[in-house]
Amino acid sequence: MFLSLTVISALYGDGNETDHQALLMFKSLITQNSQGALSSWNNSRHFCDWDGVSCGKRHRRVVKLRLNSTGLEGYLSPHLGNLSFLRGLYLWDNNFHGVIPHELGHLSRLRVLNLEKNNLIGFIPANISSCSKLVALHLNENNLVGGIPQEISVLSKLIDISLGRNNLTGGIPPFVGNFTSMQVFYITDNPLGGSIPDTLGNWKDIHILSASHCNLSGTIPRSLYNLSFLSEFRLGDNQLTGSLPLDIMLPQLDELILLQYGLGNEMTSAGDVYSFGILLLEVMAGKSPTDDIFNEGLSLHKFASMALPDKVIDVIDVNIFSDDEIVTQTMKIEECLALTIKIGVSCSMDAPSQRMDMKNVVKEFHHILDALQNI
Ligand SMILES: *[C@@H]1O[C@H](CO)[C@@H](O)[C@H](O)[C@H]1NC(C)=O
Ligand SMILES: *[C@@H]1O[C@H](CO)[C@@H](O)[C@H](O)[C@H]1NC(C)=O
Ligand SMILES: *[C@@H]1O[C@H](CO)[C@@H](O)[C@H](O)[C@H]1NC(C)=O
Ligand SMILES: *[C@@H]1O[C@H](CO)[C@@H](O)[C@H](O)[C@H]1NC(C)=O
Ligand SMILES: *[C@@H]1O[C@H](CO)[C@@H](O)[C@H](O)[C@H]1NC(C)=O
Ligand SMILES: *[C@@H]1O[C@H](CO)[C@@H](O)[C@H](O)[C@H]1NC(C)=O
Ligand SMILES: *[C@@H]1O[C@H](CO)[C@@H](O)[C@H](O)[C@H]1NC(C)=O
Ligand SMILES: *[C@@H]1O[C@H](CO)[C@@H](O)[C@H](O)[C@H]1NC(C)=O
Ligand SMILES: CC(=O)N[C@H]1CO[C@H](CO)[C@@H](O)[C@@H]1O
Repeated sequence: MFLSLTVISALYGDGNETDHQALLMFKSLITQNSQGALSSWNNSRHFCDWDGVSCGKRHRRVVKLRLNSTGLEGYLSPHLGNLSFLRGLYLWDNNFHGVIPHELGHLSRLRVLNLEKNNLIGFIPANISSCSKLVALHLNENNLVGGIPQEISVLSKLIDISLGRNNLTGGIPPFVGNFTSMQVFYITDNPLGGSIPDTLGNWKDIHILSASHCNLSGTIPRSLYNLSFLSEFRLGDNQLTGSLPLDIMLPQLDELILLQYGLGNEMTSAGDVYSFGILLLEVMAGKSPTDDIFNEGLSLHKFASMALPDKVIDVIDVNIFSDDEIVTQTMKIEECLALTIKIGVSCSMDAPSQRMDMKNVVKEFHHILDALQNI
């Protein structure tokens, strides 16, 4: 039976024809729907009941389109910009190609834009600066080029910018430091270039700051020393010089040790000690045990233990020692780093009986912290 659009609107009078049309246009540019993600998108149901579509309860307008990991292939329709009540667009882990339509700029209620893990090309459209409610911009793992557009500096609600693994250039624009509630800034694996703006020190709530392999040069700004809520801080594989990550690591260690592990209290079993040791090495080395460089022959534990006692600098995430100002302190600092890594290595020994016990870990840490205070 063929039902015309007018008939459908008459049948489902509470729906909005513009939204319906937009969804049909979106579907019309999908060339591969092998997992059947859109097979429910037909006239036997109201579009609010189509898989992946969520509507508002009262007004029956599309508020979310969520079709992540559904094997869809095709282009993104400019008509998506007509879903004027849309708050979340989740299309990650599909095979969308072509550009990000600038019409998305019409989505004034959009909070989350997640187009991660597709094959999108072209620029990040400057028009998304009109999505004034945008909280999260997730465009990781595409082939986007050009810069982080200056226009988005007006998006003051942004707390999560994830643009890793693209081909973005033009540096880290200083205005991102103005998003003072920023929690996640993930730009790893882009040939961005330039230096790290001082303004990033404004990020009081930052959890993840990851900018490895971004062709960054210059020094790590001192303002970053004050960031104490980092759970992931990665600047490896750049041309950064000078500066001292210990100031950054100390508050991190503080948090990890004192808060997360309730040091000296709950953490008593050899298993706990092991996890702690691995975590410590992760923080110090800026590498995870599942990192590409680790395989059967080389574990994070082995990697770190090989660096003891006098090659610890090779293990630490960031290039630390070229700032004249701190050269005189390096012997002492290097010693502290070595001691810290030694704790991590000792905690993560294969045999539980060889692992350092928690009382001694606490004691060792107090020595190290004392020594550092006196530098
Ligand atoms: C649907 O929404 C659009 C945009 O908000 C509006 O212009 C149009 O009048 C609405 N149509 C109906 C039938 O409600
Ligand atoms: C239309 O969608 C319904 C589910 O909503 C499905 O059962 C049916 O097979 C679909 N019809 C066609 C022709 O795809
Ligand atoms: C929807 O979007 C398209 C493309 O951006 C546009 O041409 C059209 O006028 C818009 N409005 C409606 C009501 O479809
Ligand atoms: C997006 O910006 C271009 C110019 O850069 C403009 O022509 C277009 O109308 C804008 N579109 C929207 C949806 O704001
Ligand atoms: C990145 O862009 C440059 C030119 O801007 C190009 O030569 C290079 O092939 C691109 N790399 C990828 C992985 O797309
Ligand atoms: C940050 O915001 C302030 C105040 O709104 C403004 O004066 C300044 O130019 C902004 N900085 C950048 C780098 O955009
Ligand atoms: C890295 O940046 C330098 C300038 O600082 C530039 O000459 C070089 O081409 C960049 N390398 C890559 C791979 O983008
Ligand atoms: C770090 O914070 C302290 C106190 O909040 C402040 O006095 C100091 O200037 C800050 N340092 C930098 C480099 O921002
Ligand atoms: C992270 C996320 O949004 N995952 C969702 C992907 O889609 C499936 C099915 O719609 C959801 O169940 C997941 O929560």
